[in-house]
Amino acid sequence: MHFTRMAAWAGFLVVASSAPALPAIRSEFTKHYKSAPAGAQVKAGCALCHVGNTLKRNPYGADLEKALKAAGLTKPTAAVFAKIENLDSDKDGVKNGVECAKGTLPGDPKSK
Ligand SMILES: [Ca+2]
Repeated sequence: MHFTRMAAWAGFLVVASSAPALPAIRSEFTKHYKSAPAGAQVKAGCALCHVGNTLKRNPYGADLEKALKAAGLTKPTAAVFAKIENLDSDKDGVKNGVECAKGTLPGDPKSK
């Protein structure tokens, strides 16, 4: 009985420690837009900036990457986010800043 409980706990620790940490860029996004309602952005996970779970950037991710490179940074600052807030990366008629603040996806035209 005691062994079973220890084995279950050890299994939990292995699973928990192998879960990928949220990438730094995503953490900065969440901090910057902390008042956005949790919903589509949380559910999207990596797809907030990427195409599914690939490394390929969606339109918002591509614009964020461009702004980061222009600023010579690897982690976005408030100024970097602000620089792309007036763009409509996914061309759905809603600017990135509005989408980021209201919790929709700035890189997915089906979300606005
Ligand atoms: Ca959108």
